[in-house]
Amino acid sequence: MSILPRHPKNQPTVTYIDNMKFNFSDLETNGFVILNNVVSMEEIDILIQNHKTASSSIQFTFSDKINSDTGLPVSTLKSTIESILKDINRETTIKTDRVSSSGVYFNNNYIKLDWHQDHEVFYKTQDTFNNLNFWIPIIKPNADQNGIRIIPFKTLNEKIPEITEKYIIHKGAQRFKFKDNKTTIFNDDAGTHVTLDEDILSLSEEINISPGDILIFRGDVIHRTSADTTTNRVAIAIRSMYSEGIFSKSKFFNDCAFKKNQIQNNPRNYHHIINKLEEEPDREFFKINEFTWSTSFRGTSNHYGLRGVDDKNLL
Ligand SMILES: O=C(O)CCC(=O)C(=O)O
Ligand SMILES: [Fe+2]
Repeated sequence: MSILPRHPKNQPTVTYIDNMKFNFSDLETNGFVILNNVVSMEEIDILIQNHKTASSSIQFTFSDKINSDTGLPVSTLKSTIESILKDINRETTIKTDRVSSSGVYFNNNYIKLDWHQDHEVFYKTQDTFNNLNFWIPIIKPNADQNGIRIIPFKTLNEKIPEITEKYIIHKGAQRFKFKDNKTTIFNDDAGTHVTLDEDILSLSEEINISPGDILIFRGDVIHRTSADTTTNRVAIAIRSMYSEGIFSKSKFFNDCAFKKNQIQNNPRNYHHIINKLEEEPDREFFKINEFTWSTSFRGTSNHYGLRGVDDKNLL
């Protein structure tokens, strides 16, 4: 029996199959694409049950099978995402083939993120164009509220092309603040910031999406938790990356104090990379698929901070 508030219009029972027709080229031109009705309600129910039982952890791991009435989870989500990735690789210049072994639940009762491009995945892969976030609402009563806001690249390119090219596209690990009619961009990889006269954040839009749908967005898309958090919403975010991507050790250990702090404060998220680098101390370049990712994106609600993410713990 489902305990889900159903999508009023759509009740998908099938999951994504290869060659379903979506405009994946929007990922290149606009940074995101929405796939409607591609996750079954049975799958959503599994995730909701898992989220409920995962009280001390906000991570979902794609372990093989389980269930036996019902140890949870038997999830088809990873294979769904792998099918989608095949189509994206075929239809765009984005190269992304590796699905992280776990996903993170975002519950807006606990996590309210301000404008950012993700930190952790950028520190780990040094890439954003080939990193995708599969953001999948599992509890979301209102399609057009309490979700996620993003800034489309089409709008950015139309209104502020030079700024977009210089400060946003292909960038990652950045925070954006608007004050006194100016936008400040904090680059938490370089440890620099720049203040611009433009109001970049007003170019954003709310993503209209419900359980059953998937929002896929590139790692350089600026996004935030929707400001209206009066209604409880839970989404699961699952990342994909490019296994052949090149990783530079000196870039990882650069001089940015903010980044050093992040890595030190979250050893569980970075130790697999650091171990590998220590195994081969004379090497500068590595491929992403040389790192194991089994512990990536692990965290407790405490790790992310009940007040939302503070400066110590950024995603
Ligand atoms: O779901 C949210 O509120 C924020 C999600 C987010 O920032 C992410 O998935 O990277
Ligand atoms: Fe994020």
